[in-house]
Amino acid sequence: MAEYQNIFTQVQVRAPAYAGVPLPRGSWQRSGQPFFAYWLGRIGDAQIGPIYLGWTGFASLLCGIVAIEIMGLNMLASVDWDPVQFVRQLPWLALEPPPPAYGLRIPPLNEGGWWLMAGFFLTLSILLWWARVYMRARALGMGTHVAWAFGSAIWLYLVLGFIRPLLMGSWGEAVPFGIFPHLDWTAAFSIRYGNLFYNPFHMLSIAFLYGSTLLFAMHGATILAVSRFGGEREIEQVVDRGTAAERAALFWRWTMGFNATMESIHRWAWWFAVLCPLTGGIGILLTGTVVDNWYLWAVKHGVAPSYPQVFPTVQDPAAMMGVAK
Ligand code: 07D
Ligand code: 07D
Repeated sequence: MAEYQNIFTQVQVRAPAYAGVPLPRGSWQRSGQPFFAYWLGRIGDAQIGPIYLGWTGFASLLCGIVAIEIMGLNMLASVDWDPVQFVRQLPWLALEPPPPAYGLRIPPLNEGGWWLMAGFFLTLSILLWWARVYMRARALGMGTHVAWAFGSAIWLYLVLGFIRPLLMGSWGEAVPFGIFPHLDWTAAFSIRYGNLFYNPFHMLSIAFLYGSTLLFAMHGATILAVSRFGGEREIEQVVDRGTAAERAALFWRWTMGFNATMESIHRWAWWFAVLCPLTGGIGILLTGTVVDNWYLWAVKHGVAPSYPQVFPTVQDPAAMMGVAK
């Protein structure tokens, strides 16, 4: 007899298309005739639409398109408007922030001005999307947890590209737009400030990143493992603990002595995810503003050993920076 499998597949139950609850006064109309897509039904809900655009959604998309347009055209210009080279070299192409000499002044367009403009529209787009997430949740009478979690990622994004550059007095401190160029920036940033591994907030951020994957795996696996007992109907299980919740709880109590509840596991997930960019943003904000070299900072605080004087004539380049430790 075929056993019920739920690693890749799910049973698709097809109900009539549902437009959703009535919208409050002053809302836009939802757009699009709902339809069903079998293959999307394999990974989620088969019903597509209707979608709610609203003015924040509309303005966000508009600003996003302007931002991507500025980035794309600058990258295209950098390969002499050759579309083939644009596609071939896309991962290496960049729109760089202004050179440090400009400080926080507005530079000419082709010396970082375009970067500033793209950043402005990208930020506006992200903030408008945040407002959309917040307002849709309110309209549905939901909590605003998704918006605040998104806000945590936006905090890191703003620290990297706006708040820290402001504090450092130069747009040149910010991240370039580009796939590999932003990785080069990340690596260079770590080296410039004496190895980010010694930044305790980077450590915390990593712990929450790894912790998030662990919790996600544990939770996903647990629910799949009891879905044959209706375990994925989590809310019912919270208020009326059925056999699925009981088994899941027992499983963890047996294997590690302690179990989260159907409700509290989501709090664990939310906090781990939120704390990853939240602590990360603190770490980046402190870098170059309060601490100039994380390795020397770690030596000073007994976290890292100093290099032994094996070769007395060779100086640790970090120690030669002559900066606050
Ligand atoms: C899976 C949800 C979907 C999102 C996706 C990403 C864009 C960019 C831009 C064509 C998990 C959409 C991508 C909109 C298109 C152009 C010019 C989320 C999922 C699929 N990074 N980063 C990536 C961004 C920073 C770092 C990938 C953004 C910091 C490292 C992608 C930001 C630092 C590595 C990307 C941002 C940093 C990456 C995959 C903003 C430190 C990788 C992302 C706005 C935090 C990985 C080639 C992903 C990679 C990667 C996007 C910021 C480090 C292009 C939008 C400055 C070390 N980053 N990143 O799946 O493969 O996220 O790079 O802050 O190894 Mg990054
Ligand atoms: C980027 C939040 C912004 C994103 C937003 C989304 C769109 C469009 C499109 C859906 C990710 C915008 C979306 C525009 C969406 C579609 C289609 C979140 C972002 C608002 N590190 N490191 C971290 C590790 C090293 C460095 C965090 C590991 C080296 C720098 C994380 C290692 C050097 C920075 C982390 C490692 C270095 C970080 C990011 C290992 C490089 C940061 C958390 C094993 C040589 C960032 C405090 C996050 C940070 C960061 C992990 C190594 C540099 C935990 C595992 C030593 C400069 N690193 N790192 O949530 O916060 O990012 O640091 O070696 O800035 Mg690191």
